[in-house]
Amino acid sequence: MIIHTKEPFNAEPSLARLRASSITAQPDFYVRSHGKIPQLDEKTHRLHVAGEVRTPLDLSITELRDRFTLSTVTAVMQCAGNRRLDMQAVKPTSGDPWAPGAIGNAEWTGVSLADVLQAAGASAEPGLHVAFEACDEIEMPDEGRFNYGVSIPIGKAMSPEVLLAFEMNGEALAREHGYPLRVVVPGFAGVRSPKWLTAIIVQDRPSDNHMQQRDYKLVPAEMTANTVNWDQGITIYDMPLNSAICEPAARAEMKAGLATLRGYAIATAREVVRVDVSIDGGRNWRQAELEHDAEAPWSWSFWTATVDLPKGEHELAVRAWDSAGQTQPAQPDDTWNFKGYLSAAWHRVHVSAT
Ligand SMILES: Nc1nc2c(c(=O)[nH]1)N[C@H]1C(S)=C(S)[C@@H](COP(=O)(O)O)O[C@H]1N2
Ligand SMILES: [Mo]
Repeated sequence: MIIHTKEPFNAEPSLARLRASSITAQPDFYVRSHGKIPQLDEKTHRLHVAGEVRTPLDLSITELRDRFTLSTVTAVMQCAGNRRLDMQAVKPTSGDPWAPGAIGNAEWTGVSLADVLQAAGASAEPGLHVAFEACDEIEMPDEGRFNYGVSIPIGKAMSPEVLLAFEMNGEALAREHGYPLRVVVPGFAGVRSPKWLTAIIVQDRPSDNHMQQRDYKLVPAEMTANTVNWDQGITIYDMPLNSAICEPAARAEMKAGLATLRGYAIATAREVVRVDVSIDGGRNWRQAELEHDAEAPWSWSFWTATVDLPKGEHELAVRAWDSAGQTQPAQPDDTWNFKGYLSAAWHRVHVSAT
């Protein structure tokens, strides 16, 4: 793993490793944590469900497993800061310089959040939010200490793909991925999928936690850390269309002639329908071959393209298209923001061929 920070622990895999398998093994799965990774025990861990519910619940992990139907969903988890590195090349931003590896795809097993909300007799009125509380402690200069918390709108919370998960790829969740219980909200930014979950609260407004109110929002380009008005930020829920070249690696020295490019593409609300690659920085394009498992709508698409590389320096580029005919912005300048979120411009990789 490429380690960005040790405390809190933040790391991502190499892109070749990431592209080696459509299901990302736990040891290769990026870790994004804001505080110390808690030491928890599934035998004593409890989950509380409260707020606008008829019957508040207090459940052990065994009770969750026994009372509800198990379900498995293959889904991508992706950080809102994935690919921030490219945005930082435009102008500095806050946050770690994530390459395109702050993403992974796993088979998550758990129980459906909707089933648990239903068992608690939760109201499903539009306008409600489902807030999550976790037990890791975060410390921030202006905020002091607090526990991690976020929320999602009730409509998404009631969708069948949203899980309270205890397994990843058929194994118990590793500590760093949320053992013994985490939320998995397919399609949404990773921040909305709390690890080390302790409570679920149905309420009439979004979470008032720092993570929800003063972070993970897409703010206008003119705002800085000093002038930011968080109320004008767009809360990041659904992730944008994105793609990346995983092979060859940046600055690779290659042999002239036929070369294979490999990468991933991801869309959430819509489908990835086409991926184009270029070997001249985007002046000319050709289509890549797409692999997508039709049974796994929340999974990513892998793509492969064979190109003929002349001798010299080349700027490889990739862009994906979705089913509404939308594509990615050409330059990271187009969406630059001081937090470096949602970096989704054409991914460019410079290589030389001899
Ligand atoms: N409790 C808790 N949950 C959390 C976080 C955290 O710091 N604490 N980080 C979030 C963020 S920003 C991301 S991108 C994902 C990362 O999940 P992973 O580390 O399992 O890849 O977890 C989310 N859930
Ligand atoms: Mo994240």
